[in-house]
Amino acid sequence: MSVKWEPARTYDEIVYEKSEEGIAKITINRPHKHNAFTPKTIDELLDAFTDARNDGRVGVIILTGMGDKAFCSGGDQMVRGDGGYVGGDQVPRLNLLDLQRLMRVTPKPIIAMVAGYAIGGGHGLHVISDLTIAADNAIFGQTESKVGSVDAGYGQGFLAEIVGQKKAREIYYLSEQYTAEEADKMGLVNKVVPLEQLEDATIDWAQKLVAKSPTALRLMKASFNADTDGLAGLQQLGGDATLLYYRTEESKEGRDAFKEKREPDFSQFPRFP
Ligand code: S0N
Repeated sequence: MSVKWEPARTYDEIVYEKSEEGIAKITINRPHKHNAFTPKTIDELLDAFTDARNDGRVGVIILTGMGDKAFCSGGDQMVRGDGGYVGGDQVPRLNLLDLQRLMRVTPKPIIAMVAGYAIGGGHGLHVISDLTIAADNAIFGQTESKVGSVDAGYGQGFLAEIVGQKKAREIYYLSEQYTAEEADKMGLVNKVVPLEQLEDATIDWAQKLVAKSPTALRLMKASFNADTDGLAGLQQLGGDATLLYYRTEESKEGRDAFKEKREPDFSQFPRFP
């Protein structure tokens, strides 16, 4: 099973492609560093994810890493300064946090397609994705207690939602590595496939997802996120209700009455129990 990928936008540190079927594929392209990310990588990911979110033809987004050695090995430690990761402007920042939030509010399923290492902030990226399909060579883990950093918020909190508090603490405190089989056992991935079948298996699920009701998927994602995301989660769910309400005759009556300089007549609309 294969799809024809067309370049969507050109970047330096990621590759962004789309297929006719409505699948977007975003690939971190720094294989010489096991796809570790810099502030620029994250800026480019923010741009591509924003485009995929806004493009009405895109129904599902695949996030992956170039090559079969690594999905992503986290923040590039060579550009880690005092106070964050340092890019061309010499300003230290943790813009990964912006990307994590964007991935949560993007109302389309995101599939992490993981071959090789998913480590540190790279592990967090697969954790935050809606679904993870892993190759049998995948290796998962955090390193923060070794390299002296903390991926608070989604990185830790959502991991605990998935594998439970005890296991999440083990993963973060000990900084050990876990095989694809171990990850599967703890519910950290959706399925494990032989490396050579990884892209086909991911495309298979992506094609199934683009055939599903986009509004149902949107509401499901918002519902799954609502309790862990607090007020921001409720805002997303409330925003989705507003989106649907805007499409009703009842809502349009309010808008039209204003434009026609008359009082709105809401008496024609039912008050459901
Ligand atoms: C992945 C590991 C285990 C693979 O080991 P292996 O197979 O022995 O390969 P290596 O020879 O080590 O790697 C190949 C080449 O790639 C370079 N490289 C790999 N990872 C990185 C990296 N993260 N940064 C820079 N370079 C990397 C190697 O140096 C090597 O290059 P050469 O051949 O030139 O020597 C192993 O590579 C490993 O352990 N990597 C480091 C993993 C790690 O510690 N990652 C960082 C963890 N922290 C984060 O990701 C921070 C997250 C974050 O940004 C954040 C978010 C929210 C709030 C706070 C933070 C924050 O922490 O700041």
